[in-house]
Amino acid sequence: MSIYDIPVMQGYIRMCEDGWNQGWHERNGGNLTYRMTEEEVCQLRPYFRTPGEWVNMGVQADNLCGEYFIATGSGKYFRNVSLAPQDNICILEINETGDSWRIVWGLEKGGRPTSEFPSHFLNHSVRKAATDGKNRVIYHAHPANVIAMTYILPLTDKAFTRALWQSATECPVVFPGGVGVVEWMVPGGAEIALATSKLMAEYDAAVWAHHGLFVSGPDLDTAFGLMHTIEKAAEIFMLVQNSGKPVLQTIFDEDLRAIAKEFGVTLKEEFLD
Ligand code: 2HA
Ligand code: ZN
Repeated sequence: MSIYDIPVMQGYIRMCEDGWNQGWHERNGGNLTYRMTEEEVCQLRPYFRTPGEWVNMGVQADNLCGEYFIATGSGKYFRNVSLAPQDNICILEINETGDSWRIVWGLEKGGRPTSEFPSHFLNHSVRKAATDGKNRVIYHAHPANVIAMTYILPLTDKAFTRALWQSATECPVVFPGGVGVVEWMVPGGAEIALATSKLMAEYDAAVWAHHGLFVSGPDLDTAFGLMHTIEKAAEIFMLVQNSGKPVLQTIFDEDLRAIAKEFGVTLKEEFLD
């Protein structure tokens, strides 16, 4: 028995590999954090080492005190995770005041959790509250077509949501609440963390202008699926843009309303004309 026989570790590692295979994680791009269940903590605890020092995060969340996270390492490559998980990802314990982490497993050759951990942490807090504790995953990637869209569309929630909903019929079903958009900001800092977490109170995905996409979900499959669906829609949007042909037809607002009715989802009404 090894830590890699535990399903949550297998799922986490597989998702890193899948993200790399999609081309969303050049070099050290992107990061993934997962908030473990109590049962998973019990399964993984036998593999924990003597913890490292507590490290203050500069952000705090009451609803994440004492939680455990699996996180990618700062400067580590998604491409390498499946080859040597112990050197590229880690398990973090959060302290009882909800403002510091310490490493209890992984990053065996040294390192820290992702530079975006403060962003992830605040977003976990907001999504946990918004979903009655169901949300467990925050995932950030650099999918090319979503990034390309941020150069040619107004950076508004409405413009992006409509463009994505109209680019593939399943989109309004997969993200009926739409997507938020964060204007360009320096990555890794408190400002982008706060701006994103404000949007994530309302949305389960946020576009970072000229940078990438942030998504959340109750489990790894759902979060990966949301990233994949949004990027696929963005790819279709860009293919149409690049075709040089005029748009003759699209999915109109009455079609979006019909999809919502059939699938029993509520679309954000202010995004419809
Ligand atoms: O981890 O993607 O936003 C590298 C990044 C920072
Ligand atoms: Zn990034």
